[in-house]
Amino acid sequence: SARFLQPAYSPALQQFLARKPRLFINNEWVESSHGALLDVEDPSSGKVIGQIVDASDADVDRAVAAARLAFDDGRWSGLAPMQRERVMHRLADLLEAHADELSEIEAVDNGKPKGMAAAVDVPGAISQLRFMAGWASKIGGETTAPYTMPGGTVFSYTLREPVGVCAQIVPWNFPLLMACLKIAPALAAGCTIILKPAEQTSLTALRLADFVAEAGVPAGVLNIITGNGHTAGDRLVRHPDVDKVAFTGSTEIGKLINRTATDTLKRVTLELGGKSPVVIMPDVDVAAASAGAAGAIFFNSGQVCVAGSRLYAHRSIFDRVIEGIAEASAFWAPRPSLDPDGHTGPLVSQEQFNRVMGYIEAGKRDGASVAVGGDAPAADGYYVNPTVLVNVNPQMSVVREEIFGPVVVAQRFDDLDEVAKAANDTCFGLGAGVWTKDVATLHRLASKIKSGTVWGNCHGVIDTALPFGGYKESGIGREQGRQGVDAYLETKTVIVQL
Ligand code: TXE
Repeated sequence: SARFLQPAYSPALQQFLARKPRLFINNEWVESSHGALLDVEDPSSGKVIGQIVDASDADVDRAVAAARLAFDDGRWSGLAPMQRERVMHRLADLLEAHADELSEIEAVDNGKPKGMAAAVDVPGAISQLRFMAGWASKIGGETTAPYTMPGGTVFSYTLREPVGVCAQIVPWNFPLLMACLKIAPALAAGCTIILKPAEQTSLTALRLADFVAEAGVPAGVLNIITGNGHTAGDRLVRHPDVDKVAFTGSTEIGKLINRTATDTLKRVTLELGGKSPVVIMPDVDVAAASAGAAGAIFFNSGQVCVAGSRLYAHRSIFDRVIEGIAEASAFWAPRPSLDPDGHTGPLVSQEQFNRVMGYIEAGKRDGASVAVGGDAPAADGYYVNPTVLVNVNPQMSVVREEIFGPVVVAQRFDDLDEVAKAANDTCFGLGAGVWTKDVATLHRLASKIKSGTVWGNCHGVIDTALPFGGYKESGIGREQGRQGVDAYLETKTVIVQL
């Protein structure tokens, strides 16, 4: 129907899409060693709009060799820290200057509304670079006061050194933002990088590559290669010349990467899946809390690692909360990504569409009832309507597993201890939202819930200055903030007898 027709692309985007598929290695656009390509699809229409390289083993090896050499000769880590800082700010400036174009690319590649990409993804990516740029000049070690031993005076200190060559593998839900969240701390620390974006959404990373040399990043420091996870991604994780792997994606692949990286004892940070609870206490402004709970799950079509996908509303207000979410769901109805009136778009791919619709069907089979949505509009793209499932129980797959779509399961509770236990009844621990006017209740729940982040009266808000990551099977390590740069540093202790 006309409602789901994707508006025309800008001439600049058409030109970008017509480029020959290549890889970015050593600050140059290079041909792949073989002819294998992957199609790029616009999820708003389901149409193929371009191609990217599916990197071969030889391509991966070439990128790793470039990063290895660039690390070993110190062309980046040996720069004055404030020089690295300047280069990172210049890269951020270039992203800022091309923000509109990057937002359009993200919209047609991922399916998210261009307005959301412009408001969230692109500024978020820039913030990551700007925040981490400042850390380049603030990395320092510890010293102890000299002391005298029988053999003489001992003076000791620590050096914080870059961990080395980093393979960074990112997913398709916030492509440019995830790419910058990964490269920023590594650049600040003085590491060199091979970035592999997701095969579904590699375009903004390729556009980013255009700015790398112009910003003043030396050749070989930031290499960007495209391709499949089980081939190119896997080879990066196995490669003996890679010192660290940073991954964001599914818990399943995260576990696989952790196992594979063990063979060479690479440093590993993992940011994985979630099934984040949203708890609504009886004292809230129900309209505001319901709108918040709707945003927590429907933003980005639920393709958010911290999506509030398990809703726990107090028994006394449960029905009113469901009504409030039903009302809010009109705002979150999906539209094509270049439709200026849309607040969400389609899911990223046919595969994700099938997965999400499969979960909704499984929920119904298990006895859940659909309170809102539960279906997909008739359209060529991968649109799924905002969905609320009720009459669920803790054993159902829709309650236990990450759906990664606009689907929330809603349950009632009576008291705080009960809801804390229910919130923690999961193998995940990424985020949690608590809605209440009672400060004591808020802090009590914040301490009881086992997750990397707890939000009070909001959801999904990210502070670049503070750590982000998961408890339990939601990951290993932290990104952002001081801990984010620490994850790209080794500590060396130097003990000198004077
Ligand atoms: O993720 P994958 P998929 C979850 C979400 C979603 C499910 C499947 O539940 O429904 O995962 O999505 C690369 N070695 N999340 O299959 O496979 C791959 O190329 C090395 C949550 O798309 O984990 C891509 O770049 N790399 C999540 C990246 O891993 C490999 C965001 C993510 O893909 C690899 C995305 C391998 N063997 C999905 N296999 C979040 N936490 O936000 C794949 N890759």
